[in-house]
Order: sequence, then structure tokens, then C-alpha cells
Amino acid sequence: MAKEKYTVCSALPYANGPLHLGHVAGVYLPSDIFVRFLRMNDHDVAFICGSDEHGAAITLRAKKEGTTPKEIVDKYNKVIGDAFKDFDISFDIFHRTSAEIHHETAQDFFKVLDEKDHFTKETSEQYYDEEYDQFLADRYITGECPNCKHPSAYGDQCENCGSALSPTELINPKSTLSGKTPIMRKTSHWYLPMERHEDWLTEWIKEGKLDGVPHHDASKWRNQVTGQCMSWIDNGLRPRAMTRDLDWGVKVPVDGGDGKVLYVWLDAPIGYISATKQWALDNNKNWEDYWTGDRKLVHFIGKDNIVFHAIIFPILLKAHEGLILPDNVPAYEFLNLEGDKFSTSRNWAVWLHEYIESYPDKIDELKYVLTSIAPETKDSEFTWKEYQTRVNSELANILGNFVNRALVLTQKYYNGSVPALGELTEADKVVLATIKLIPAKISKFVYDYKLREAQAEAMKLARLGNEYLAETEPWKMVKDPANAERVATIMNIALQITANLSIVLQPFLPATATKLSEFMNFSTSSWDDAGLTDLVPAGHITSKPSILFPKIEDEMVANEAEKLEATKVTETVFDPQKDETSFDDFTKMDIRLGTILEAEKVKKADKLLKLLVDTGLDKRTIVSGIAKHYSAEEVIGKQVTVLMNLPPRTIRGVDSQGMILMAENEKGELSFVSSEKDFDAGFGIH
Ligand code: B3M
Ligand code: ZN
Repeated sequence: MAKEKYTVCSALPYANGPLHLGHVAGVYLPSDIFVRFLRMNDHDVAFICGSDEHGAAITLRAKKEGTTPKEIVDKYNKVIGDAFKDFDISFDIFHRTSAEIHHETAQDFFKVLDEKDHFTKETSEQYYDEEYDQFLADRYITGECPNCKHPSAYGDQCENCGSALSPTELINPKSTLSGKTPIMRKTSHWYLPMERHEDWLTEWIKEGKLDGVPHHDASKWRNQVTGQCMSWIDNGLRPRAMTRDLDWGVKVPVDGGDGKVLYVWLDAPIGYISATKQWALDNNKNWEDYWTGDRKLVHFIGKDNIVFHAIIFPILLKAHEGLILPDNVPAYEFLNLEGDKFSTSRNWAVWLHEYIESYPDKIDELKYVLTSIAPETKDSEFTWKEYQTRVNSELANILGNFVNRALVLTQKYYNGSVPALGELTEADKVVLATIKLIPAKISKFVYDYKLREAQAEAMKLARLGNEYLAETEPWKMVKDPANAERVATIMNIALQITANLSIVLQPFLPATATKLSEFMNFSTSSWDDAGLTDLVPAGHITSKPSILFPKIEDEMVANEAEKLEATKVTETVFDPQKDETSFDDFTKMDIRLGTILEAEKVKKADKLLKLLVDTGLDKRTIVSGIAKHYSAEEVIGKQVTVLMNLPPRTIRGVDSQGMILMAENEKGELSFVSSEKDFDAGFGIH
């Protein structure tokens, strides 16, 4: 394969939370495998990523946590960057869009397009929150979905039925900032008239041609990518606002841009360019080499980012002129978890940094499993049971078992030295021929972005070795000295397979490949060496192996399943509102603040406390069913809410007059209800 130039970009993760396995399986691991393979084939590669630090996702998180967007992005840029390092994702740079060089790059990019009149300026009415004195980005508006009536759809999308929305379509819209109904206010923005680009985009996506000239192999684009793009185009592309009324982001760098920032989906993809610039600066390279000329640009993304990478960003790159457009956009479907979608808000996730913390020695196990189930063309599922099954029955029982046998027997029979190859049987010749064929099959899968199949092909080499030893049983043959040459031949071939595994596993299981190299005292980073059957000549000394993949015990699976259940945030479904009452009925209730003066358990009643309550009017005994939640000691002095005018009752022999009102959550935990100001007992609640 001729040496080519690639710029490979992985979608910039929002710096508003940690990464979970869904992100890893569907973007970062496959892109790492692809790049490692390219490097082994001597291609010129830049591997680019960084954190996406602007947009509503960040400012909403900051508001929710009562902190600033800067603190949020600083925290998660580190959490995510460290997780990538610990998971051995080999980016050339993991940068960030809050960096100055990104702001400059994005502003320059905007000015180029503005000067070339690629934007139109339009004034429109947008939702405005008067209390917060700011325009509302789509995610800051919620309301009833016009399609499925879901009560809290967002201004840009209903997460319940998936329909794309615009804020004005929401029924009964509310601002997520003030909770109030927003007003419409005029504002002007720069729009990208995407409809102007439909013709060239259609040819580029469907035929792989750019203005009539062959650009890329359209047949290698995944169907779901081409399909989604063409349905967008067939529905008619529309002007899209490229600026927003927000204060967190890249400031609009031209007249009239005060108080406005670049739309995050204009800003973020330019982050690939600014990250390349920083990397080039740090490594004495010329960034333009990686964004111009005869180079393949590849974007690894999730399917929810297709339009931004295969329609909007290409339009921007072409409008800018002089920059390359994507050669391929391998988009992944979604990975689900134990029968449900990954969900940050419901904490239904296996967080990458937590996995690494719990299992620092099982990085390749996770890489293997995630690649085996990667959602390349349809959604797929991660379960801890399947993780255990694949690690134990594939990695341990096939790859680990074969390598261990080959090396332990070599130690035992030849003191680690590779024995000479003798006369070959027909079966030997088939094995040697297969060794030669596998690397090319892996290559084809990788260049076609079929990384699941590529890894499976690499594992076929381990299966080949495992079956070869199981069929020839050298440990039995060696008992008869007459078989010495035959055993030597078998072990020589087994060691050639092991040496080949140390090469072909490098893109998929780099840590394992390194261990194999150490065991074999043999290493190469050239893919061209894969398939050779004399990698380790007779006399070459190998070392004692260690166990590659300790078995995954049922206990680990049980612990992880339990942890998932224990930490998930169940979406509380509140009781429906009761039937309508009347204000008159309400005014009949005498509800006041009270203070608990004394408390004791009610004899022979494990749920009841006998309380002496100062109600402002009197000091009265009230029996309350809170003994399972509070001890007598801890309630003394607490301010409570008392329903005064219930008829007196005798409960377990104790006369009780009134009721203490309690709040109860979804877990059945109780809380007293008291005044947030320092009001005395006796004051009424109306
Ligand atoms: N920050 C990731 C997402 O949509 C988004 C990708 C930007 S790539 C330029 O989850
Ligand atoms: Zn809906």
C-alpha cells in the first residue's frame, strides 16, 4: 500500500462530564486502532482531539453546580484527558477549545467566511429571559413537545421522541434559567445559507466527487452516514444561525458582534484545526501540511454528530477555500448498557475513569470487548456477563492459553531456545500459508473501517495456533525421542505464530502485544513483518511468560451489576395530583410551626415516638410514626409543621392531639418541614 497522509480527528468530547464506555466504543477506541495501524504502515498521520468547551451543555452544567463554565471545563478537560492517557489512547494532541489559539483560529476562520460573503445577516425574534436579561439558546428553553406531548422537550430536540424542534414549536415554553415564560425579542445573527451548497454536497456525498473531480471513495462511507446526509439534503437545507447571544464562547470578531459568540457547532470543528496548530507549534511542524494538499481527513464520531461533520463542517471548509474536506466520516451507532441507554443524568453508565481505577491491569480486556461489540452499523449492548465471557473464553482460553503453551513448552523442552524447523507435513504447510494470509485480510478490514472484523481476523491467528497445538499435542509426542524433530517443527511454527501475534495485535491490544514482544524477545513496529514465518530463527532465546489474562470471576460481575443498580438515579415518577379541593376546605386546616420539647419511644411500638410539642398556643402531646427514621434524642429542639385541628386520638394508650407533617422522597426517607426564616412556634402556615 502506497504511503499516504492522514489527519484523523476524534469528536471533541464536551468538557461537562466524564467519559463512559459508550463514548469509548463509538469514537475513541476505533480511532486509536485505526491510527496505530496507519503508523505501523508508515503512513504520515496526525491524530487530533481535545475537549469541546463552549455551548449550552457547559453553561447549563455550571448553572446546575453553582459554579462557572471555566471551572467546569478545567475540571473535565483534566478528567477526560487523564482517562485517555490511562486508557492508552495515543492522540498526538488532546487540546481544548477554550485555549487562546483556538479563539484566534476560530475568529480568523469566521472573518474569512464573512469577508467572502458566505454568511447572511438576519434579524429574527428569539426567546429572551427578562429576569436573567439574556437570550435563550435552544437548550435553555423547555416545553411540551408538539409531537409526543412530552412535558420537557428542549428547544432543539425532544429526547423522548427524538424529533428535531425549534423553540417556537414548544407548547408552553419555559426558560430553564428563571422558570418563567420567555418573551420574544428581536436579535440579529449571521446565518450560513446551507441551501446554496446542496448541489456540490450531493455530488460529493453520493459520488465522492468535489466539483466534478474524484475526491474520495464514496462506497467506503457507512450507509447510515450517507443516508442521514441525503435525507437532510432531500428535505432541503436551510439557513442555520452561526452565532448566538451568549457570553461563554468565541466572541464574534466583526462589527455588530457584541454580546454574541460563535455557534458551538461552528466553533468546535475548527477545534480540530486549532489543535493541529498547537501540535505543530509544539513539534516544530507546519500545521497547514495537515489541512491542505493530498491528505485524507477522517472524522471518527457518534451518529448524532453526522450532519455537523459531513454537511456543515465540509461547507465551512469549502467556503474557506484551501482546506481539505473529509475523506471519510466513520460514524458509530450507540452502545447501550445492560438493556438500557447510557445516561449521564440517570448515572446509568460505566465511567471510563472508574473502570481504570478499579481495574488498572485490565485495559486490554476492555479494549478487546468494546471492539468486539462496537456499534459500527447498528446499536449494540455492553453487559458485564458478556465482558466476562469474552475475556475468559476468548482472550484467556484461546490467546492466553496458546501463548502460554508455546512459551512454557519452549522453556521446558529447549530452555527457551527456538528449535529448528524440520520436515513439513501438509497440515504444517496449511498453517504457514494461513499465517501469511491473515495480515492482508486485517489490513483490508481496517482500510474499510471495519475494525470489529479486523480484530476478529487477528484473533483467528491465535485460534490457528491454539488448534494447531491441540491437534499435534507436542506434549505427548515429546515422550518418544523418535519424535524430537517433529516436536521441534511444531514448536518452531507455534513460536512464529506467537511472534506474528506480537505484531498484528498492536493496533487492538497494544499492552498485550508489548508483553508478547517481551516474552519473545522480539519486537517490530512494521506491519510489513506480519505474515513472515521466520520471524524468530532457530536458536533465538525466548523468555518465561506470565499469565496474560487472569480469569474474570463471577464476583466481579456481580459487584459491577450491583454498583450499577445502587448508583443509578431513578427518574422519580411523582404521584398524580389529587382531585381538586377548595380554598374553603384548605382554610379549615389550622397549620402552624411548632417546636419539639421532649421525645420518647412509645412502649411496644417500634415506629412511634411520643412528642411534647410547643405549638405557640400550648404544649401538647403528639404521637408520630417517625421512630424508624429518627431517634428520640435527635428530634428534640427541631422546628416542625403541625396540623393542629385534627380530632384527638388515643394511639397505643397515648392521647395524641394533632399531626406532624413530614416530606417523603422516592426512597421513603422522611424530612421535617420547617421555615427557612427564624420564625417562632405558633406562627401559621397559609
Ligand atoms: N462535543 C460531542 C457530542 O455531541 C461534541 C462533538 C464536537 S466535535 C467537533 O457529544
Ligand atoms: Zn417528542
